[in-house]
Amino acid sequence: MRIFVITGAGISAESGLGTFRKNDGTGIWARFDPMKLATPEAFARDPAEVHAFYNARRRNLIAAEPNMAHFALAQLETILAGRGGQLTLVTQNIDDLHERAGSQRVSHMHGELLKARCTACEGVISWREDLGLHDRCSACGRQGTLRPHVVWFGEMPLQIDAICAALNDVDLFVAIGTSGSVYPAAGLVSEARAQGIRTCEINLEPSDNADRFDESRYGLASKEVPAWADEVLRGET
Ligand code: BJW
Repeated sequence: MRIFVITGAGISAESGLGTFRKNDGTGIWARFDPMKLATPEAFARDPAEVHAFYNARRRNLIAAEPNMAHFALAQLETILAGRGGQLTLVTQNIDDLHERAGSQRVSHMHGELLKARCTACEGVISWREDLGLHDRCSACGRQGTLRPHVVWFGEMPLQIDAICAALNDVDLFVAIGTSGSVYPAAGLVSEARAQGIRTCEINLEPSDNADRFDESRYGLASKEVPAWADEVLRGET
């Protein structure tokens, strides 16, 4: 079996990383204005404020641990590969919890918080410390040119052509822990449907595009994802 999985902030919620949109007003974008922190214009206007926002989130990430949902996907990848199948894992998350749970191949379409990118030479380097205007790019040596390696509103998501191409050859499309409100990620389910691929969503509540899914499982990712992965491996889904 060949499965395409796209994950969002909901899969990391039980690891203590915040989600962006919540009905109760506690999501990241309810507390912080994305137009002041997650656009290239915001970074040009006030880089110190944007760095402070991502520095705090980087520290949280380093202290966090993967949960049962991350581990279940890593195990599913290994077992499917051993049976001649494949799990393609695309995440909108900038955390590294899939990798830390053991997933071998992860496409980070919205970038990675533990990397910095040089706006001068485009070099991408690992970065675990606070990032600021005083820091120097280790690739070109310039100072003050590093930014978080994340995709902000209005920027092109990473690896989008390869992600769309990977959809061509799968039996099942699964979206986990995403509100389905940010494009182009939210449009992938429609691409899958157009190709006749079965679609499933696993989320705490119906997403914005819940009507696009053939099957829905609502509950905590740490419970629902391992249960779903077990069914896949038993050939029940
Ligand atoms: C649980 C749970 C638990 C909770 N268990 N579940 C149409 C086409 C193309 C583009 C656009 C379009 N319309 C508008 C646009 C522009 C824009 C956009 O989408 N805006 C919308 C807000 C309307 N998109 C862009 O600008 C993108 N770029 C772009 O379009 O380039 C041009 C282009 C065009 C066509 C093709 C290709 C390119 C870039 C978007 C970049 C998004 N960046 C962010 C920030 C990244 C860095 C950072 O983290 O700070 O990415 S915004 C934020 O939202 C972050 C996330 O990856 C993204 C998605 O959020 P996600 O993961 O869905 O989280 P939530 O919080 O929304 O939902 C969590 C869900 O989990 C909820 O449903 C909960 O119920 C659930 N949950 N706990 C299970 N325990």
